Amino acid sequence: MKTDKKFKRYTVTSALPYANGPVHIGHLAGVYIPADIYSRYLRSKGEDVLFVGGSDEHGVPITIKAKQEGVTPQQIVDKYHNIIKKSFTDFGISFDIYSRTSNKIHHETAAEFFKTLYDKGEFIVKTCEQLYDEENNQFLADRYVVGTCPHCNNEKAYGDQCEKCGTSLNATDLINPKSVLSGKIPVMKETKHWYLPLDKYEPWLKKWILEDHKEWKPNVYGQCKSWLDQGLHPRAVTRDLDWGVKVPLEEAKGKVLYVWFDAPIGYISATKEWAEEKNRQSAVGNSQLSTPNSQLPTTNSELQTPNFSWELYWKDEDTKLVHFIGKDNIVFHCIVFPAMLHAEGSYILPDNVPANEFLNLEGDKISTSRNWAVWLHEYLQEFPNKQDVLRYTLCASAPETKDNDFTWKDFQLKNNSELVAILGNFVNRTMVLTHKYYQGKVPALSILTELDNEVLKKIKAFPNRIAENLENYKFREALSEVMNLARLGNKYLADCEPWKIFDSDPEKVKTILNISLQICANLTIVMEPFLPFSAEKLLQILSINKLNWENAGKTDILKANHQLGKTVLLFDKIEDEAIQLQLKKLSDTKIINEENNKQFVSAKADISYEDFAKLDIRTGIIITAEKVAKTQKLLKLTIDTGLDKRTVVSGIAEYYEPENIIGQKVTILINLQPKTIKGIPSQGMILMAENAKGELCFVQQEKNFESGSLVK
Ligand code: B3M
Ligand code: ZN
Repeated sequence: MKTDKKFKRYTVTSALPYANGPVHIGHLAGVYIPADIYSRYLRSKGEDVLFVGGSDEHGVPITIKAKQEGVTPQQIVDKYHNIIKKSFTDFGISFDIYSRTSNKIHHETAAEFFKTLYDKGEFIVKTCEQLYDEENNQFLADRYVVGTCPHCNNEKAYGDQCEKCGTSLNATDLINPKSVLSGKIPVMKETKHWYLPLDKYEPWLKKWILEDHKEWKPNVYGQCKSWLDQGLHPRAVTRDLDWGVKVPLEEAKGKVLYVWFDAPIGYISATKEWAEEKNRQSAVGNSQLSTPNSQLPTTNSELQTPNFSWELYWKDEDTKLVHFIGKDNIVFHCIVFPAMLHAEGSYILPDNVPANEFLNLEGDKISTSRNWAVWLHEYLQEFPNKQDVLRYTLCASAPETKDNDFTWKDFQLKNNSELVAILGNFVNRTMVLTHKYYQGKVPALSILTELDNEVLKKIKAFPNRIAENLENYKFREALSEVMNLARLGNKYLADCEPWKIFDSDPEKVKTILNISLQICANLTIVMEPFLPFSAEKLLQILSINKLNWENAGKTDILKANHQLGKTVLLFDKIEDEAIQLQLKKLSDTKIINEENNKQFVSAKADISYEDFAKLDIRTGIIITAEKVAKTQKLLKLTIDTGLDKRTVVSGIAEYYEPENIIGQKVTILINLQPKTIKGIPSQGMILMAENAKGELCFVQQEKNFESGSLVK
């Protein structure tokens, strides 16, 4: 039930991204920007907030990537953990700790958690048949196996979850399972696993979610309800894999914890790591400080040195735990992990799990494997110092209740017609006029008209409206209220037109600019959770220190005669060319994907060796080349095949100038039936390689064999 309980502290977690690739705008929009906004807001309110993140470094996505790249899983996670961590830092995602689940402290914490449940007798141990790939001598769990989802017929469902309908699955649930490693149909082989009895916790989960948390977002509550209505089943929490947290049982050699069992425990181990580091720092600090830093929380008064306690953030009822995730993680954060915490018995439970839906890109699902994404590290290369433009666009169009679409046109529009034209323009006009009329000193408030009093009253009302939305995880709404404050200022200036009355009514202008400056000062507070980089810039423009939320709504923040800083533009226009470039990038990606789908996914049917042996393929050299009149693509070539000199017409004119390919070594099929092309008899075919973009290149020998050498 939604309570107005006043919590002493907040533990805010954000989903641990798999360290098997960079992060993209879908991650930011779905999880990390909402989590960061919420954490920044709470800090601004003076709350004790622990914002926890980290890389999810186990699981089959990692080992598959390692196999693909011919490296170890550790090398994969080392590479991508750093890329991901840097992207989050660059975008101002203000984690108190960004850890990783390959850390020792996590292995210890997860193994200990498992052992506690084991010792309590919570697990069901079952020996059963599992899917097994005989070619790779490997059991197939999770993403090692793909097949048809029994619930929605999605043919690319994984062994642990169907990403289309979100249902969590056991590999043996799949219809027509195929090994991702060999492509072969798996056999069944006996193995033993430890199961979390979700069915046993079903009555408790039904009460805890369906009765006590009716206030959860409808998309979250609805998914939980449908799973609970379908009935829960025991779920294997161990795997026959070698990469992951080792199962701490003698009889479980060669087995690891299921990634979705260990990953959420990563929030806890990261908190432990954070507390250890803070205590280490404060111990060092105290050895230099005479008195402990008053900010340091103490767990008990008689302690001489302050102590950061991880348990406070995970075991104290006065802590509010909030998980920020995407919708495909709802079952694990609302059903599985709470069941684990409940079974262990000493932990608090999430107060809310405000999961977002998915963000699409230009009308298509974002996909790492199809490179259909806007990668954060690439965005920053192409739009340097424009983190807030993306934060703004992704928050303003966040998929809070339904999937939404990111388009580059909308990105440009939001920047140019909202950030530049409203927020930036208002601040700039206020600053320019104050510098022009008062040498950049804040003018004293003078006579007040009815309009002035109305505006002053409105300023006072904004913080609560914004706060109300933030505390109900309505970040889009909250952001639009921030922009409404800027709109209020913009309209106030436009209605009053101080530039027209400075000579005739200077006292009035003092009031108008004083009030406009107070709005600017308010904006530094209320925009900070959303646009931290621009808020910082605005503080410098106003030449004031960062203010916390309790100052929001005040209309006397800037005192008369306060010297403002230099005015700079908060935002600048994004031109069409920059957007065209991005759209071209995506259209190239689309071509590559289409070609890949055409050429590389559907390989041609098998042929017999006898069929292949009929081909007579030789090395050769181009000795003459000329364009074929009235054609774009054709060249007429004379090829020395070692057996003879013959004419071949070849469709390579778009890629090669005739004069540049005289002497080019080629591979030629010489026993192709002759054909007359544009009136030219052509005897044979030059073999060319074509990439996904449709570009051509010669296939040539790596040594200088004479023409006529057999290719076989
Ligand atoms: N790594 C799934 C994902 O990246 C998983 C989240 C773990 S949160 C504990 O969507
Ligand atoms: Zn499905």
